[in-house]
Amino acid sequence: MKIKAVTLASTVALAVGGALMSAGQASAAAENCRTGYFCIYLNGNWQGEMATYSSTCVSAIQGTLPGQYLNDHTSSVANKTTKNLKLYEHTNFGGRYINVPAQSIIDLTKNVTVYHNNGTWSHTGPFNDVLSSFC
Ligand SMILES: [Ca+2]
Repeated sequence: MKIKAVTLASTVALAVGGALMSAGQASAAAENCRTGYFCIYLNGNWQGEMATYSSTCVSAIQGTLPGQYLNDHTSSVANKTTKNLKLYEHTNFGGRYINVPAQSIIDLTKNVTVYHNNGTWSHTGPFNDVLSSFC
């Protein structure tokens, strides 16, 4: 039993490592997101319709162009800003969230650390098609 638990933990760690990459590691994957911007994509692997933000705090993606159609439909993101961002499940920075460090990109269809209840606990899983605000 002990060996099984260790194996599972290693698998999760690898999966998390695959979801979060530094901008340098995967510059080709999100090269259409310019330096200084936060970009969100309709599909995983930084594909499909994209919206870019010069603001690093948006309380409702659903109310802003060009990203309003990506509310609850975002599957990957690129943070080319110098600010560490939190991505929230609900508008006005509510619900579950994930961390997106400055100068990193994340495929939300892969496993990430998802924080609940203001960060009091977390689980590992995708954060796909839920993004509604960020700051
Ligand atoms: Ca949402």
